[in-house]
Amino acid sequence: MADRRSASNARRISRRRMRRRECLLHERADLLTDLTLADLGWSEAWAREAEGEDGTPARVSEVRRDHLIALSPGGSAELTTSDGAGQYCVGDWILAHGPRVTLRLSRETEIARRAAGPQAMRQLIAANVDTLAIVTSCNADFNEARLERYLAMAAQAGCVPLIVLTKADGVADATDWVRRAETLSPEVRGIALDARDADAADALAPWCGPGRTLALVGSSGVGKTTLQNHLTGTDEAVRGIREGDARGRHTTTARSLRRTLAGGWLIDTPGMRELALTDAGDGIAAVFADVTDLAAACRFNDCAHEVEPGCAVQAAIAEGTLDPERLVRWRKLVREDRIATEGVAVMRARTRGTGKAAHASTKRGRGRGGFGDDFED
Ligand SMILES: Nc1nc2c(ncn2[C@@H]2O[C@H](COP(=O)(O)OP(=O)(O)OP(=O)(O)O)[C@@H](O)[C@H]2O)c(=O)[nH]1
Ligand SMILES: [Mg+2]
Repeated sequence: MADRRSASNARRISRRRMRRRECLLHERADLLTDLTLADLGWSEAWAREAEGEDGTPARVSEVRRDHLIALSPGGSAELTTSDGAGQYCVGDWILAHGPRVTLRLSRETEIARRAAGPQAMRQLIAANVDTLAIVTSCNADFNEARLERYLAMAAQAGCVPLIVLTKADGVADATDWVRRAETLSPEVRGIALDARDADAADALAPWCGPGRTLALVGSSGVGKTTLQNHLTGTDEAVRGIREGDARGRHTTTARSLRRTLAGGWLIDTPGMRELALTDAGDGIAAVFADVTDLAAACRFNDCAHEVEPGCAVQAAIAEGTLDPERLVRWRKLVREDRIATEGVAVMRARTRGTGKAAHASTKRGRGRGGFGDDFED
């Protein structure tokens, strides 16, 4: 009975998707024509920064090995850089003179992590993203420790965080998953949905309307591209996950900035196998504000929150108001971030010493420049 109901549900979604796709493909033809700078997300701050500089503004939509693709009111163009394409990321605002980038403008937000691999390097993921949707599923992918990492990355970047819980169709009641997600940070909002259902995916439209940029991050197979397809009217490949452990197959292999049907921008990203942080001390403190607020109330400044008298953290655990597991996760993340940050700083100094570092020029100098190869994992 349940099987028959779910088959008919899948058929209904599939029919609705087909109808919607036909309409969308028709509408899409107009999406990238007659764009204004405001449509692309341009702001007063960037206009001031660009004043008197050589070149016209464009927004980076793809980063290739040796060039960039950028969008402007004139359309899409291939651009070359003098400091290496790896110094740029999807979402960046740049000025270009002909086919040449003359300046990268400061980043309002900058999403970065420690690059995968043995070398301590910082990898840029995207820039000028307003909202970071951390996508996970109501299944074995849901993992508090991993979500806290993503939330710290969002807080460090300066993005509004969302946790999108896909595959809500596979559980009897998704409200418990939303509650679990929302306890992980005071600022986060959880949204449970069936990403295959176009109407459900529309729940994300408010975050990618005119002038707004939304990025999707998360493990492989959680449904990021399924959401992107609905939100942008595209038809990128999606593939089923492995039965045993709910893991995906790393279908998406590059990041790109796409126009949404709601009139804003969406950045889909390849699934991450692991997320290691670097330079994320402030982000971690923001996500673990409950722990750091308690730590500030300890009797001793250098309290290790173990057996010291007057330890407010241990007192909260004894009272049952702080989950001891959360303290363990906070300690682990702080330590890992400190080691990674030191490693990246050493590596940066070393490459600078040998003259290998190539940093993009910034007028205001707020962005830290890319560091680390733009490989996907
Ligand atoms: N039942 C169900 N299946 C879903 C949902 N969202 C996605 N899927 C399926 O999960 C599989 C993986 O979806 P994708 O959109 O390719 O996942 P992804 O996050 O883009 O994966 P990568 O590109 O590998 O990072 C596909 O078979 C989707 O149809 C959902 O909400 N419910
Ligand atoms: Mg994908």
